[in-house]
Amino acid sequence: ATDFGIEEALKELGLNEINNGTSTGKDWFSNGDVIASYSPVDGELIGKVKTTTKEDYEKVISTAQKGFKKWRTMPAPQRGEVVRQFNDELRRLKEPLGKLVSYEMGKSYQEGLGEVQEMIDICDFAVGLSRQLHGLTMHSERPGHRMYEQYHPLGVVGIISAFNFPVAVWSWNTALAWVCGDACIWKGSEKTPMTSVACQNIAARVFSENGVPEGISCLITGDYKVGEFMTKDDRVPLISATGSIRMGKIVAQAVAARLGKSLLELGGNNAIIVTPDANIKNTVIGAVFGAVGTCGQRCTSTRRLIVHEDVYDKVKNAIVDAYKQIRIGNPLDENNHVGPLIDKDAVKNYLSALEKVEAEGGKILVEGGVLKGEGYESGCYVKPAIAEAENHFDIVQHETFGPVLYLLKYKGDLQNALGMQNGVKQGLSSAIMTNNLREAERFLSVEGSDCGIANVNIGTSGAEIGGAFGGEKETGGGRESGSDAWKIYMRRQTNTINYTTELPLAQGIKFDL
Ligand code: UN1
Repeated sequence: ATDFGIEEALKELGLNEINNGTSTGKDWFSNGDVIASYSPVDGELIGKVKTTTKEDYEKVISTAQKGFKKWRTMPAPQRGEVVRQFNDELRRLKEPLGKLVSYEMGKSYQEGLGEVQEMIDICDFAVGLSRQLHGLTMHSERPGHRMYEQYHPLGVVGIISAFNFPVAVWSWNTALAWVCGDACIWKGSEKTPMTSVACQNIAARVFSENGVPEGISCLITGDYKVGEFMTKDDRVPLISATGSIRMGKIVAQAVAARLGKSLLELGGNNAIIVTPDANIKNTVIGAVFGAVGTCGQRCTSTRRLIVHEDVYDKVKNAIVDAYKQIRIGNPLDENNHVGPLIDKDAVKNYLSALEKVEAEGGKILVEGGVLKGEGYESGCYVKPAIAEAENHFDIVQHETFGPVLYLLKYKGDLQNALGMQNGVKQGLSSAIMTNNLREAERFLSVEGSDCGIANVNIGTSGAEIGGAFGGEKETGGGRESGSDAWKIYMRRQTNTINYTTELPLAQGIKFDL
């Protein structure tokens, strides 16, 4: 690992052998168990992090609540200025942070850098947004009345994020929530605790230099039980959770039980439809990156390729050929395309998906399997696989978080492909490859894709931060990141002001005393 400058990166990011995983900003403390973070890249120990106890959490939430009271009164553009400075630090530390993401999570170094770039982009977006937290004005039906709406800071926002985007998803939420005037408590994944501590170090330093009250960026660490401190806590008006559908259902119910707000960004089962009018070369690039990038561990990863029978063999051969070019190995080595899965449990799930698809009658086109030998000692490196399958197979209906691509054939009209594309419970990302305007527009129409993201002539993954990110059905319905996703981090208020000497009632009601 030292070959790739990991030691130096850890130092630059202020990480120690044992780190506190509970912080209210300036103050670091944790009294829970110690968890160790092992790299899926080489199986080596990266560091240890102390977890958050219930008592620790009480300190965090009360500091966050107190901090919020001050932070919310600071003008939004001034909050934006703090986020701008935080972003300067991200730009300065892009390489070490990208490296740590790659080493702790296992995605390629290029993708690690890309993830930090998403943080930088959303911060830029948030700085501009800090002057654009606009409400509307309306014309009152009553004479001498003015009506408008405004957005006020919401309170303490709880953020639960997953291992696969260990830093970007936090920033999509925090960068917006901070300019919106909220305090944030983050529980990152217990599989990637070092990246969480690294991010909190950066925020804590910049915030403290700017005299931001303590508690505006807080970190808590541990498994789902630590997450439950927040989901069940009515002092946390919004929970933003990114992860599995299973987790999302538990979080949603806990938050709903207290009538809190939740923003859920859960699993996908993303498909690319390939029509007879598709550019095959671009289809292959989009599909391969979508299926094997991040070792198939993006919520936007391409899981299904729905190909028209007229071009089926051509696409099948081209993609099988392309898979032969994929280099699997240490993700910090930029010659490799694909790194390891996050851990051995993920390897098990991947292997069981391959068994299941065969048991259901699927045909393996590109053999999977676990890689052994030099460089693969962590036991987490697997071969990206392709299977011919049918959409109704139980395994095809489920999201397997790994590099397994299902090839599905459709016949006749595009409607048949759309039926398959929409015929799953998830609704995150979707794409069509076609040069036919009618097909593209039908795919985007009300009768087309039912997903939160629908792309034409690009793949399913790699969304830009400027758009609202999220999906429908079991994906959870939430939208993070760009467009007007910021609104969920604020409370909305409609204001009506009467500047006359009378008191006319709305709807023309007469009430004479
Ligand atoms: C995720 O996998 O949780 O669209 C986020 C993409 C990335 C984000 C993925 N920008 O693939």
